[in-house]
Amino acid sequence: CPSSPKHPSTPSEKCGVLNVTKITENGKKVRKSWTSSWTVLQGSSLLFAKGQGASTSWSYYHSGSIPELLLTLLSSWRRSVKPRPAVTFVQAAAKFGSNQSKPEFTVDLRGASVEWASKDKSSKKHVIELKTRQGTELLIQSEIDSVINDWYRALTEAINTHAWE
Ligand code: I3S
Repeated sequence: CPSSPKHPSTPSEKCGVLNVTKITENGKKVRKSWTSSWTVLQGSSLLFAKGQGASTSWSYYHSGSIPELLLTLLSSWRRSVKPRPAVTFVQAAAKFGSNQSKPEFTVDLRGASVEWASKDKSSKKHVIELKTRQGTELLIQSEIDSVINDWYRALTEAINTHAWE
C-alpha cells in the first residue's frame, strides 16, 4: 500500500482519498458530516484516517493518477493556506507529504454490503452506500468516476472474499 512502505502491498490492499460520511451508527441515524479521508482497504478492514487533508506519504505521488494527485494536493494546500496565508505551496506540499494522518475509524467489511447510493441518499454523484453488519451505514464518494468505480470493485471483492469469516 503506498501509504505504508513498511507493509508490502497485497492484492487486497488499496488506499486513496475519498469523501466519507456516516449516515447511521449502530442502527441510529446520525447527522451527515462529509470529510475527506485517507482511506485504506486492508483485508476485511476499511480504515479512514483524518488529518492534514489528504496527508499521505510521498510515494502516493507516484502511485495515484494525475487528476487524483492534483485534487488531493489542491485540497490539502487550500486547508494549509487558510490559517497562515504566508505558507508557500512548497511548504504546504511538504506538510501534505509528511504523513500526519490519524486513524479515525475502522469498518469491518465481513458481512457488509455495498451498492450505489440512490438519489435520495445524497445529491452528490458517484456515491457508494456501505452497510455493515454492526448497523453502521456510510456514504463514500469521489468526484472522479474512475476512482470511485475502482473502490466499488475493491470493496465488493473484499466483502465477497471475507463474507463467511
Ligand atoms: O441528506 P441531507 O441532509 O440533504 O444532506 C446534506 C446535509 O447534511 C448538509 O449539511 P447541513 O444539513 O448540516 O447543512 C451537507 O452539507 C450536505 O453535503 C448534505 O447533502 P449531500 O447531498 O451533499 O450528501
